[in-house]
Amino acid sequence: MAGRARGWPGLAVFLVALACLPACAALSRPARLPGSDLASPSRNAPVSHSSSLGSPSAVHDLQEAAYYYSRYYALAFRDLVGLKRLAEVCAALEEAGVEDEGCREAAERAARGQEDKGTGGQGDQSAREAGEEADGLQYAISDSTAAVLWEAWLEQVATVQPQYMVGQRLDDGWTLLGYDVDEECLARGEPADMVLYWTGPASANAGSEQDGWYRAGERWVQVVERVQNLVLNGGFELGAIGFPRDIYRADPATRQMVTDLRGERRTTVALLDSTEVYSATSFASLNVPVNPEGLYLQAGWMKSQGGNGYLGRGWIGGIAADTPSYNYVVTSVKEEEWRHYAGVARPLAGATGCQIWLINWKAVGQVYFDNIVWVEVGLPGK
Ligand SMILES: [Ca+2]
Repeated sequence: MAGRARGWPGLAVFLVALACLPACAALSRPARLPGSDLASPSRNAPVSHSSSLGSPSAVHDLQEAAYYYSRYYALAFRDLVGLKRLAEVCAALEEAGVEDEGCREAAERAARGQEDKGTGGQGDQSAREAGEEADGLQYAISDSTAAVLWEAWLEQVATVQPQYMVGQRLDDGWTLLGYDVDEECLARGEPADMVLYWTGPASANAGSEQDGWYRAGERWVQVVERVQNLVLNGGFELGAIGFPRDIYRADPATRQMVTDLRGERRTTVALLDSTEVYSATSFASLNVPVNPEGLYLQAGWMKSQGGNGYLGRGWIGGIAADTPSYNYVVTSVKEEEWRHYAGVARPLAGATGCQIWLINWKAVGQVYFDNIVWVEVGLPGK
């Protein structure tokens, strides 16, 4: 592990400090790092990095980054993108030959976390009381703090339960187990980091680390940084902006924005009120262009009061006439409690865009929707 952490290309690691902020997170990560006002090379420009990494100002900036990420990691242990960045910043400092206090503390914390998991929470204390060296990840991290952090990260992503479960198998044998993201952030239209958890065919390779794919235990883990919700106003806090259409042309009174309690959050949600006269109602989004080779994740919250809810998309473009030009994440939702639904979709052959569809189909009753998300994620094995 140490060799790998040290072997990371310096430029990529250095850019972490420039590019990673301020992606939205449940607990705010440091809003701005000193690195961000360094001369900021474009991601595409070939930049010689070896001279700048060792410069006093660059090292100072990386140390500040390590300090803030380390403090942040202490608060937000579950933020796995934050932990990954901390490992990367610490790797860059090691490359520059700098021993950093923040990295050391974080590595100790990570090592303790791993031991606690292995010993039912007793590892730290009992090892110290016995005056023994702990097994596994070591306290004595003179070797490489970045390697300890990286190992802790791999260990966590290999076993953690995804925040949102999916369990959807694609045609080519890959299964999306679930994902982590700050959904409120996406719903507000702010970029957010996403971690997706996959399993695949035994010998298959999901992708390269440069493209955000990591092998962790039995899983493949996909890190997609600064994902943007491609649906405008998916949280409905701006009213029906972004969802101007109704595929059934029902009375506008069937389409409402109301305030509701979802979890502990009082929030604006979309309501489709189907009636005896207008038994099919919908919100259809503005057209969203799609990458024909892409893979998209769609999600949303729904609940029903006598309604019959659908969440899906209608594809736009040259789609074969004998193929239905729409499909769904979920159909016929009648659950009375708010529930999260998510799934991935590949564009139909010929599709160049889509509309996100929220439907209350042939019912007399209400269906509620919130936090509609449509993001592009990379296909595994491509
Ligand atoms: Ca909302």
